This record gives sequence, C-alpha cells and structure tokens, in this order.
Amino acid sequence: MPQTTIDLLNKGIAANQADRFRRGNLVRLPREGSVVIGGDIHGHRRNFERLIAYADLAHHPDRHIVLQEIIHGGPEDDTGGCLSYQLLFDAVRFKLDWPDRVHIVMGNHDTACISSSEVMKNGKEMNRAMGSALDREFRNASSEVKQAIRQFLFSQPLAVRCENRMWISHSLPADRFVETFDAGVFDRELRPSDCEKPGPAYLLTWGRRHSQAALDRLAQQLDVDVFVLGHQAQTHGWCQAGENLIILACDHNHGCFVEVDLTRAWTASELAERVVPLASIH
Ligand SMILES: [Mn+2]
Repeated sequence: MPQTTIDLLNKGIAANQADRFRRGNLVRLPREGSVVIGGDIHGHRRNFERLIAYADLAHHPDRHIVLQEIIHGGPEDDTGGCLSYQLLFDAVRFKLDWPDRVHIVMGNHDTACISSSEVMKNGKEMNRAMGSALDREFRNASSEVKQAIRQFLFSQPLAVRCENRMWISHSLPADRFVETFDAGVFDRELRPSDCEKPGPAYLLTWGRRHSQAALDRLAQQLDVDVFVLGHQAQTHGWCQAGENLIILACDHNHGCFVEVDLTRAWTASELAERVVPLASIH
C-alpha cells in the first residue's frame, strides 16, 4: 500500500511543521510538565514500545517525549535489507497521535538518508540496506516512498531547547567546528545542503568526543546549562560525558532513558541520578 505510506509520511511532515512548540528548527518546551528523553533507537522496537509505555501520554497531559535516530538497525529481511523504516512509520503514527507532545529530532542517520550519503553501522552501509528492503516491499513505488521518507526526516526539528536551560539534540558539533558552527541554522529555513558535510545540521548530528572546553563554549553559544544527547554508543545505556553532558542510548537491552521535570533547572549529575534502564519498564 504505497499511497497509504506516502500519505502517512506527508501527515507526519505537516505535524512536524505544525507542532505547537516548534520555532524555526527548534522545539521550545516551556517551564511546565516533564519530558521523557530517549537515545538512539536504531530499529529497536521493544525499547520504542517501552518508551511509549512509560511516557503514557494519555494519562500525563503535560508530559512530552523526545525520540531520535529511529532508523538503521534492528530487523532485516531475508536478504539482509534493513526494515527499520517500519519502526519509523510507527514513530510517525505516534507523533500523529500526540502531535504537540511527541518530538522526533534529527539524527546523523537521518541527515545521511536525506543527502543519500553513505553511513556505516556494524560494517554495513545502511542507506543501501534500507533502500533495498524498501525496493522489495514497495517495488515500482519505492522511489516515491523513499522520497517521502527523506522529506519526513528533513522536516524534523534539529533540537529541543527547554525553558529550564536544558538542550536535547542528537549530538553537537565536534571540537574543531565549535567556533565556526552556524547557530543561525536553528532560526532559518533548513536547506538540503545544511544536511551535507560540512553543513550545520550535518555537524550538529555527527560530532563525537567533545572536550569540556567545547561543551562549555557550546553551552555559552546556545545559552543553555546542560546537554542531553544520543549518537555515541553506550554499553551501559548512558553515561555522563562531561560536567554538563548526559548521553543516552536505547538501541540494545541495556538501553536507558531519563524523565526530566521541566519546572526546574538540573545539573548533569542530578540528571544522572534519574536515568532509568528500559529493561525495568514492562
Ligand atoms: Mn547517530
């Protein structure tokens, strides 16, 4: 049913654009309620379901959830094609159920998909692996479905800035790009070239191993106190990777998340105490 899928993705694009908290390429959350933050999912359906179950948005009207890096990983078809687009479609459905409280931020696998550039994971080039599975499922409509997927990913916000001075994004520009990073990208219309190396959306989603000096400089530039990111693999599901940085991962059995009260400010050490293993959620 290619048209049903394309319609779903188009509704997801409209929901990303119409999100009540969207300002430019940011989602800005007020000083009220809470936010559940997950790290990279990479096709891990069970952890996606646990995050949704924990968030229980139906019974918590002032709770938000931030998801990231849904695609590339998880189940494969019998020729090794990557089926993570199926989880992406479910994430879009979840966004449509709660359009102003589910926020899916852009990851580097998304920027790679948008710009059709190569991205490796466990020795496999993931765009080709997902493309081949899409070709098998959607046959002669697969190029249209792929285009709708790219457009959905492109419509995602780049980051979430909270009134309590917490910043949530997939990553941050690496040390050597901190001074030249174009923070204007958050306020202007996103261009496809922003997602290509060395565009700002590319740099934002690909940076790794930040020094404390870079984190301090970025906190100053972005006018925030604490970062919650994904992107860097975490054996234990999370780590505190700086005085002002927590990294989360949800793509394996030790995945973790954090729920943050938005009515007050937090340090990274305080957030660290609130990290919850997804395995404890049933
Ligand atoms: Mn990543």
